[in-house]
Formats: sequence, structure tokens, C-alpha cells
Amino acid sequence: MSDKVHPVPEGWAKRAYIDKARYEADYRRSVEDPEGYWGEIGKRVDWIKPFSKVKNTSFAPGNVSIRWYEDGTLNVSANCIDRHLATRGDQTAILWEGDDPADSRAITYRELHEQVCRFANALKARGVKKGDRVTIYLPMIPEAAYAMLACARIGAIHSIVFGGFSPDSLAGRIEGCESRCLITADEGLRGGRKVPLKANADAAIEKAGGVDTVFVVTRTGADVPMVEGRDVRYEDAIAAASPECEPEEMNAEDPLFILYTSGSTGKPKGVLHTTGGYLVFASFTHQLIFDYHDGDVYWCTADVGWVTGHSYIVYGPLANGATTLMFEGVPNYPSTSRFWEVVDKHKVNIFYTAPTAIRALMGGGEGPVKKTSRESLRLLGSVGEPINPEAWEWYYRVVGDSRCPIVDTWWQTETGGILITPLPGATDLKPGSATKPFFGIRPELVDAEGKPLEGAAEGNLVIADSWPGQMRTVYGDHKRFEETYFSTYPNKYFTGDGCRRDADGYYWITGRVDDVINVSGHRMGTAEVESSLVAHEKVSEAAVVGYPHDVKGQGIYAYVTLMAGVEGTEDLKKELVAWVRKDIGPIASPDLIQFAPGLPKTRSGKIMRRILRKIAEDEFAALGDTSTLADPGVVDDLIEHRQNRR
Ligand code: 6R9
Repeated sequence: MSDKVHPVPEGWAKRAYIDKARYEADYRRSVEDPEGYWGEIGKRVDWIKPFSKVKNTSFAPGNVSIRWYEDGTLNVSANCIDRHLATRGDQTAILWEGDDPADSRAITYRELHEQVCRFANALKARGVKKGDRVTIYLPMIPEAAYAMLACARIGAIHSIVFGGFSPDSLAGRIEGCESRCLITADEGLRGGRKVPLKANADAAIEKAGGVDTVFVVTRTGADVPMVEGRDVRYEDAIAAASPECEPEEMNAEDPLFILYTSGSTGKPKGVLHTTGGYLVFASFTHQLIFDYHDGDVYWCTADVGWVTGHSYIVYGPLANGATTLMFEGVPNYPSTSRFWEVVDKHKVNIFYTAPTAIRALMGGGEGPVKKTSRESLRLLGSVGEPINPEAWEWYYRVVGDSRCPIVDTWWQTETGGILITPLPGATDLKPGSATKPFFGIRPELVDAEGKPLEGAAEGNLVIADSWPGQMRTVYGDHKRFEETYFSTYPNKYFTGDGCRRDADGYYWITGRVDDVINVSGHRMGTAEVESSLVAHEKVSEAAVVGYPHDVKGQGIYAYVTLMAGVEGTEDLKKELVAWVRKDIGPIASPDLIQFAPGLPKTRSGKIMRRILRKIAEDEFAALGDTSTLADPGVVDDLIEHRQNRR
């Protein structure tokens, strides 16, 4: 924790949409009169049929139901494109920067309109209609945004799967929502390396079944096999389609997209977001938190495979008529100056990235940053995991030349948009704190029993009332939705995060309190990695925990018990890492593996993760009570062979 305060810079309070007085007044009104407040804010998007009802939400056990603007109708693609055509048809909507610095492209709103209409018609020509699920497995190319908006235009529900996921992970997500259409590319390109997307897609479809159409975008031009009758060249389909497509009239509560995310148990959940409330919330938060003004160039470095890419590369910025930069590459290719070179090349004003990227670049020193100008930058943002004060200060001083405020934005796939964050013209910053709630958000801290904690305190973070961008259900499993988020603390939304509130009412997220770990800003369920490990023929049992990692935030530490007679060699460790990589994807690769003859269990057979976490953290002096263990002896062996010695 740091007690340094960076006051709102001179000038910011005047130019920003929101200053201190306005924040206080509007915040009060937003929580005292949510109906009135969100009723007004709801008008920021174009409705086909205006809503007359604003909020109809209940967090009551057994009856969780969330509806916003429920009798209004609209179309998200029309809001992100058509309504800008008259005033900014020739303005750049998407500024695309390829993996290779020689490769970039500007797509105007008018071009975006044509591309999206053509693709929407191509989807229709293959029989895709309102309510159908479409899985998108694409690299960071403009076609990813076209695909999302084309689905939204015809009312199909997209489910994007990050291009780094394996065929098996992709198959699970195709099956989970019964997609009949998949959109992919021949290959992806990241950091100069090729990713075999089409080959992965073929393997996934073979496993999942049910897919009758695959659109294949040409990215590298690799010669990929095409299945007759099923696979369609994207370019051919677009060329044959009409450039006009009427947007489908959607109800505010019709689904917009599904996005799979990891939880503490079981398979990833299909988080469902709907149309009206999501768009209002994504666009409103984008405008105020990034203080987006006409003409600004805005860059969020996330991938569209994650929620940040959905809300803050595509839907929020485009609904606001922004110029949004989309980056195909990685921060260290061709060199570790890449981010800042892109900032200079495109005169980026607002830059939004993850702490893990900042920490990785910090390791390379100031040189690669300082050789660039970055004078266009005005505001910096952070998302995905807690940012440690050292990384915050480096980002502020080295990247922002001590002149750009940093918005440390806390939110989740489930929340649809940012909930706790500074507003650059209103909030004095404390490095490491996500600061204060956004309008309409009622964060509370509760103890393990659910008792509300007042004033300065530390506990579990819950949200007391709904907001328009909140997820509506787990796709196809409303019971799981209720159990996961509303049963721990009845009548509250449980975030899964721990949090401290200081005497100034600032929130400091301390990390997950459940069995979810956050690796380089990516959510990973420990149960998913465990089930992958135990599927290996030489593994009898596995327990996975997170441990502090200098660059990734958390690393993956796996305790593995082998089958009788199998020897725990270094080669076997490598084999297991490769196994998980192939099974789930590179982001799930264990960083450390410890072969354990036994795991610490209670007499009823429950693995005591608390002990495993402590040993992985190299904090075994404070193991706490081990008296309930069936065999306390296993702990000594685990400590002796621990893999993280500091
Ligand atoms: C947007 C996104 C959500 C989890 C969340 C929390 C962590 C995100 C954070 C942060 C501290 C921040 N998290 N932003 N922790 N400060 N500014 O990342 O969604 O992938 O669903 O992850 O990430 O633990 O619960 P998602």
C-alpha cells in the first residue's frame, strides 16, 4: 500500500465532463434515485421504440431477475455505426495496427457500415438468424469487429473464444451454447509467429459437432483445407453479399453476446449480456471514465476475446463515435518500444492496458520508453488485476511523463463495464487503489458471515443493487447464476474479490477470495487446470493454487501426485506443462510443478488449500492450524520440496 496522493491535475477539472462537485452530486442522485438517473442516461442511445420502464431488478434468493429498459427496442449495430454516418461517415472508426509495424489500416464509419452489412447478409445467406449462436475464433483483425457487429445487426448472439485457447477449449464453448456457425481465420499472427486457427477450429468442430458453417478469413494466406459445403471463404461471401442490411429490431433484454469465463468450480460459465442496458452502460462508462471527446484517438490493448475488448474496444467506443485503435501484435515485437511507437505513429491520446504488460516493460528499463515522444498521451488506464504501487508510479512517471492521470478500473466479465474507478477530472489518485464507485454502483464490504462492515475495513466485496450492464444469467443455467453470485450473501451480488476500504472511502481490491487465479490479467479456474492434469495417465491427483509472480501477478503452482511406480522427473514436469498447454491453452501452463507423495487433507478428505497456498507463497512458517489433517506428516515433505524459494 502507498499513502501517496496525486491530486487532479490543474486544467483537468475544467475540461473533463465530471469534476469533484459534479461527481458528489450525481453519485448521490444515482444511488438515491436509480430510476430517474438511469432513465435519463438511457436516452444516450438511439431507441427504435423508446422504453417506458427503466429498472426491474431483484437479487432475492430463488428469484434473481435483472431487467433494464425492458419495453424498449433498439439495435446495437445501428447505434455503433448507422447513427454516426450523417455526421462522421468519413471519420476513422477503427484504426488497425498489424503485428508487422508496416501493416496498418484506417476504416471509416462508412466503410465499417458496408463491411458489417455485407457480412450480416452473408450470415443470413447461410441461414443464421435472430437468436442463433455464432462462435468467433479470430485474431485481432478488423473482421473480428465486423463479425461482432454483423451478429448484432441480425440479432444473432456471438460467443468469442480467445485465439490462444486450444481446440478442446474451443470445442467446449461451441458445445456449451450449441453454435451452428463458426468464424475463424486461416492463421493468426502474433509477435511474428503463426497461430493455426483453422486447424484448431477443424479439430474443435470434429469434437463438438453441430457446426454447419465455417467462415474463414484470409489473414496469412496459408493453404488450409476447406470442407466442401461447410467452409466458406469470407472474402467470397462478402463479395457476393449486398452492402445494405436493415438492422433487426431487438428488445432491450434480447441477448447480445455470451462470453465464457472461469469460475471457482466446474467448467467455464457462459456469461450472458443483453442489448439495451449493456450498450448504455458500456458507452456511458467509456465516455466519462476515459473522458472521451470528439477527435480523440483511443487505444485499449486488450484482445476482443476478453470482456475488455468487447466493452472498451468495440461496443463502448463505437457507440460513442470514437476512433478506436485495434492492435494485432504484442508489446515486445519487434521491440519493447512497440506500444510507444504505436502511440506516436497514431497520435494516441488515451491508452488503456494491463498491469502485467507494465511490469514486463518495467523490466526493460526506461530506455525503450524514453526514446519515443508520447506527447499525444493525455490519459492512461489500467485493468485486469490489482496494480502494485511501484508499477503504477512507473507507468505514471515514465510512460505518462508525470502529466497523465491513471484510471485504475475495477470490473469483471460479469459486470459488463467498469464499476470502481477514478474519474480523471474528479478523483485524487492513490497508486494501487481503484478509488471510488462509478455512478449508480453501491459497493459494500461484508465479513465471512455477511455482516456489513462500515467505514475503514477489509472484507469481501459485494454490490448491493443492480446496474444496467450487469450480466443477466449464465447461458442455459439460471440456477448456476443464482448460486454462484447471489447465494453467498443473500440479496447482494458477490464479486469473488477481497477488498479494503480506507478512511477516505477509497477501495483497494486485494484479489480473488475464491479458487480463481489471475494470471497476467487472465482469469483461470484452478479446478480447470486440476482436471486437465488428472486426465494425464501418469497423474493420480492434483491441486493447483496461485502464488505471487513478479510479472504475471499470479503464477500457477501445481501439486501433483503421481500414479504408483511413476518417477517424478524433470522431463515429466515438462510433459505435464505441455499437456496442459495443449489441453486448455498457453495461458493455463503451470509455472511450477511439485511432485507430492500426498496432499494435505482433512479427515473427511477435503484438500486444505490454505496450506498449499502458504507453501506455494514460501510462507510456511505461518501455516496455522494443521491439527485437523489426516496425516500432518505430508506437510513436512511438501515444505522440504517446495518449488518457490525466495
Ligand atoms: C475486466 C476484467 C475480473 C477479475 C476481478 C478482479 C480482477 C480486474 C481489476 C482487478 C484489481 C483492477 N480485476 N480489474 N483487480 N484492480 N483494476 O478483467 O474481467 O477477466 O472477468 O476478471 O479481475 O479480481 O474479479 P475478468
